[in-house]
Amino acid sequence: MADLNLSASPSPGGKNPNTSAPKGAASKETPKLRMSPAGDHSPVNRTAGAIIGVVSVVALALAVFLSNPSAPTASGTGAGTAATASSVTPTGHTTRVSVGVEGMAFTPGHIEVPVGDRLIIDFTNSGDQRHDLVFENGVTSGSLATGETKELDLGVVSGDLEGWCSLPGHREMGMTLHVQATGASSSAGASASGGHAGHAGHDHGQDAAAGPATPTALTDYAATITPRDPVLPPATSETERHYTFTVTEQTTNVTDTLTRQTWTFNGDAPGPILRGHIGDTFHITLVNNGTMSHSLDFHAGLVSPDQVMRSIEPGQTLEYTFVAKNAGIWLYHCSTSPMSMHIANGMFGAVIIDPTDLGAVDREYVMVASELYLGADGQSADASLLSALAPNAMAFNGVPFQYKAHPIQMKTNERVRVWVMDAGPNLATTFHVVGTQFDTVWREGAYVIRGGGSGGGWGQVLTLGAAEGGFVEFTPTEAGHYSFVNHALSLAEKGQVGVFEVSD
Ligand SMILES: [Cu+2]
Repeated sequence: MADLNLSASPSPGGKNPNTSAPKGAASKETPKLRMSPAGDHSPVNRTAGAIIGVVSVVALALAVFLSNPSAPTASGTGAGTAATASSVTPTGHTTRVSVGVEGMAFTPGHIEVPVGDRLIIDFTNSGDQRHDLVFENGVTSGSLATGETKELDLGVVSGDLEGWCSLPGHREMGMTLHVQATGASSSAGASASGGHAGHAGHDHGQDAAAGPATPTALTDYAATITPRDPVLPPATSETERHYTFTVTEQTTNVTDTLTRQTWTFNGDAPGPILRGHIGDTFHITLVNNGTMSHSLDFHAGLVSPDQVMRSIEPGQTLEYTFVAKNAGIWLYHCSTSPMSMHIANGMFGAVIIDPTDLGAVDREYVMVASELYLGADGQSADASLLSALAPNAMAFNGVPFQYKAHPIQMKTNERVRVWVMDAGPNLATTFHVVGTQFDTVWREGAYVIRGGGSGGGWGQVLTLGAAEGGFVEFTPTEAGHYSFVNHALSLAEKGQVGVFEVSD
């Protein structure tokens, strides 16, 4: 353990006065991240024999640019004509196609248009949440609510065109629309469209080794903020519980120089930690103050998902009531597709329903484990890192390394209970406290070990897959710095590590 550098280092800047900076505020100066240069979107990836085509693409693109310098910036409905018109002979004919949405796909997902035709798409968002349709030439529908329709004039088609939904994660879920220009010569076919897929998700997450979200940068930043209070208060006595969950979307610092988009319940990730007893009724009002569709899924409730878990529009509210019938530490999360993206951006939390036979402890904490997939500055989670299950930062209670920068204080011989929820969205948490053993481990509804196991057995980790939860109990008998980690150690080294500072 010693050489893992996870042990407590007394944090010098611990209570940094800089805490007045609002957490959501964008950093004042934001050094540019190393992003792929625009030239990275090269048109070369199509076919082996494309060299000549590439040369003519460049020549044609240059010619188009020289003849109409404003062309490459064309955007908005009806403005797509310029970039493409000069390279083919217009037929004078218009092709008109209706496009809808089914699940996370455009229908149809493939359109064939005779080259030289003008293309008009009547796009209707027939899906169950907000979407848009954008094309690489800049024509866009803008964000459409369910049921809304927009006409997109793509102008005279001279080559293939890629369209997609630009909401985070939607393209990666399959929301692409391919326009194939039929009857085009190979060079013309490649020219107007640029022949590339215009990957919005191309700005791959930053290089964790050299980028700004290094463990040092994350820890330094954590030292400047007030850590999220890990103390779990006892459940109050009321049996009818009322809460409002307000969804907002904002920019949040990850380091001094790197921000990310977060989507949150009540402004923080994790959202509120609720606690009650078996039999309590939870009345939740969900308010969507974001810009896209969002929703809620409470694992603590036994309710038909159809109505209460539906996505609601910006400005709408939803009533979600459930009775807590069973004990557990239950995940809640936004369940709007892609769920991995909504959870990775911060839309998760926990509801704790006490088992009826909880023992007495001196201190009680809660740790919600989660993953960060950091992309370019100011962006939501990087979709390709997310899809690859490759987070570049990890957190307990939302902020990497915060309890390493601000150790949690306790006394020797105090009995401690730590509730742990693995919010994921993807990876396992094996919760371990260096220097202790657990005499009690409760996982997913049952005691795995209680008061020491049979034959003198105790435990070393609480193992949780995504969306699992439980608690451990232990009693440190000697003063010192007890690191707690996800013992999947590469994840601890990305931020899932903290310190219990035990004194006599
Ligand atoms: Cu959401």
